[in-house]
Amino acid sequence: MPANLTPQYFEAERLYKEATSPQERIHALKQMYAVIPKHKGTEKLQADIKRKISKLTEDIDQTKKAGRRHSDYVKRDGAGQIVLVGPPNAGKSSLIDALTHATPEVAPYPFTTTKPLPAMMPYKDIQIQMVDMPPIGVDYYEAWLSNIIRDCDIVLLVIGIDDLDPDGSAKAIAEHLETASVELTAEGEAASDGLDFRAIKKKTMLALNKIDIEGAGIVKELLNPVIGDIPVLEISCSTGEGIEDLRQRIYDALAIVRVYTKIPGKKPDMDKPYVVAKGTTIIEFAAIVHRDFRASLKFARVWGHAKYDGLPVEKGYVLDEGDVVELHT
Ligand SMILES: Nc1nc2c(ncn2[C@@H]2O[C@H](COP(=O)(O)OP(=O)(O)OP(=O)(O)O)[C@@H](O)[C@H]2O)c(=O)[nH]1
Ligand SMILES: [Mg+2]
Repeated sequence: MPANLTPQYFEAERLYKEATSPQERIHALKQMYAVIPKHKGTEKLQADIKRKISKLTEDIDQTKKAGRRHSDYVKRDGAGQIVLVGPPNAGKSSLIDALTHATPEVAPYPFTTTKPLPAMMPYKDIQIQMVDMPPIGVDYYEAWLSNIIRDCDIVLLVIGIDDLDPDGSAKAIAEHLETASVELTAEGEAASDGLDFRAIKKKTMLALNKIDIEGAGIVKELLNPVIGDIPVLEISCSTGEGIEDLRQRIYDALAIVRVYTKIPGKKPDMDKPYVVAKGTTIIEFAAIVHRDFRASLKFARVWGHAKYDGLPVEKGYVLDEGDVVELHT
């Protein structure tokens, strides 16, 4: 049976052949499918068009997914995730350089950083993940940044005291994040599951950078009404002033404790602590060490407190920083 293809069909086919992007190709194929005479003689051709449309659609989806993985998700690592947020040129990358072993690009001009860059910050015997980010400015914001910010544990706002409009910069960031339903606050709230888009409060600290330059006092006064009770830490990536204090404050803000384990009759394993949320009890900790331990735990001994040195403790005992725990099952 002859196909009897129409001039409209040949016109759509011409557009398909000339198309330069997958989207244009799909558009032309759909046009071809719409105008093709539907009878037995064109069945093979119809099936062929449909197959091409679904293949191209799949390809576009794959590219989109791959693109997203690259930019709006940072795989968690270490004991917590801190995301650096700030206007251009504030010193975010310089701070990553000061706190981690990473060597991000630092430059005297704005918009140096274009992609999120995770790096590990050592703190005592653990590692905390710090994520360098592209800047957020009045006219400069990419929606995917808010996905990373929603997922992190703590936002570290970085503002340089050489910023010509520090309160304007802080306001612009707060407003951009507000449109993504993220509010920067001192206390924050328990992490969302990352799926829902209800408004969330993120625990935030402000690193006021470049205090080697004059004028920190004025900038702080300007920022006060914008940042409210968000804690301010004065630092200089150039001289190192305040950097070690900041490292400690980041750890404290994560509200975690380091806990070591000990097998009965053996020396404690002081190489690698467990990192657990502040407030974790012995019975909860036992379940973290091994899921069967919640049921089988008979008692536990704790070292670390003069009060408890090696003494058995209740299952509801709340673990403290540096405790050594011996679980008896
Ligand atoms: N005086 C002084 N300059 C600093 C300090 N920290 C960073 N700088 C300078 O500020 C400029 C910008 O630093 P970056 O670390 O690239 O800033 P950024 O926030 O990552 O910038 P973008 O990636 O563009 O958002 C560079 O010239 C740094 O040398 C500091 O503590 N004191
Ligand atoms: Mg940078």
